[in-house]
Amino acid sequence: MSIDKDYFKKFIKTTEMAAIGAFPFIGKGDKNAADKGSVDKMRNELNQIDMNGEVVIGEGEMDEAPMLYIGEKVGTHKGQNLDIALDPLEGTNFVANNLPNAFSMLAVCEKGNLFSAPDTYMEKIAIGKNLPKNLLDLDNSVEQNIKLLSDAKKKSINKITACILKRPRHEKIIKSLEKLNVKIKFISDGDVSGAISVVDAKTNIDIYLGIGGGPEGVLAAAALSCMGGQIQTRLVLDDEQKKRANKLGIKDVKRKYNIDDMIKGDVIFCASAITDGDIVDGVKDLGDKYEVSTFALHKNLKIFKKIKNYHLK
Ligand code: VTB
Repeated sequence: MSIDKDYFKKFIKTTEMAAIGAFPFIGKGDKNAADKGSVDKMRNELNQIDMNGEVVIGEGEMDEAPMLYIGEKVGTHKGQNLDIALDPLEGTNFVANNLPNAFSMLAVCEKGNLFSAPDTYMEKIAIGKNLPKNLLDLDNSVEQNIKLLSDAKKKSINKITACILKRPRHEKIIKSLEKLNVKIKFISDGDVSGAISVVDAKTNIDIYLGIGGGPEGVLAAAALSCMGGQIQTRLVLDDEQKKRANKLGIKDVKRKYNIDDMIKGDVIFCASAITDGDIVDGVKDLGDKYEVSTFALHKNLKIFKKIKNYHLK
């Protein structure tokens, strides 16, 4: 089974409108207002689509409404049964501070095929295409993983580039990378783009690793699954979060997830840039209309597109 091809354009429009929703807040220092701008537009678009949609990865849990919460039903209740992972504004700091790489994004699978990760931290390790399946493992040392990657890519270790969120929690990993003389590309936020960068030859990034948001890990997995990349993840949970994970149906909280465990079957992934991104340009105000650029993928149809559309004000 595939996701009906007619949905592709509709989901692209959804992230486009969400990006436009955040646009007035670029550089205004207000993360929450920007987020709300995107959420409201995204919900409005989703609810116009003929589908039985359910948010499985969202902005919070039920009591945190009016965010697009986990379990929220979206669409007109006619059409295919779809599960949706969304991040109406990935990179709230980027919008607030007018920095590159803020996106509105979502991923869609058929019902039951998308891992419903709780809004907690997640360990991640991602690599690009044409590499042996499940080459790396979160239980290996950084040294072992880099060596495996260097051998598989026939690229010497000092030419390998690793991307990682700049956070104190990564001190140990960063020390290991430095000792190996690996090139490091630090990012301040936005680890979906960071993880996806491993499949973009232009970035020269060979591996993404470290701890970031769980929802962002699944969104990255959706994009990587369309592009032939790999990612392995494991939730990082305190006792309270373990209970929440159990409620979402996760029994083994220490489980490692490979890409096929998180994303099954067909998937659509759309990311519209709000501020200029490495992948596509940000929203442009052309006076009477907005220009919006989207990076859009449909796995089964092998569609991999960068699309520019215009929306009248
Ligand atoms: C990442 C990144 C997000 O949060 O998931 C990160 O993708 C992880 O959380 O853009 P901390 O900021 O607590 O380290 C963001 O940076 C913001 O949601």
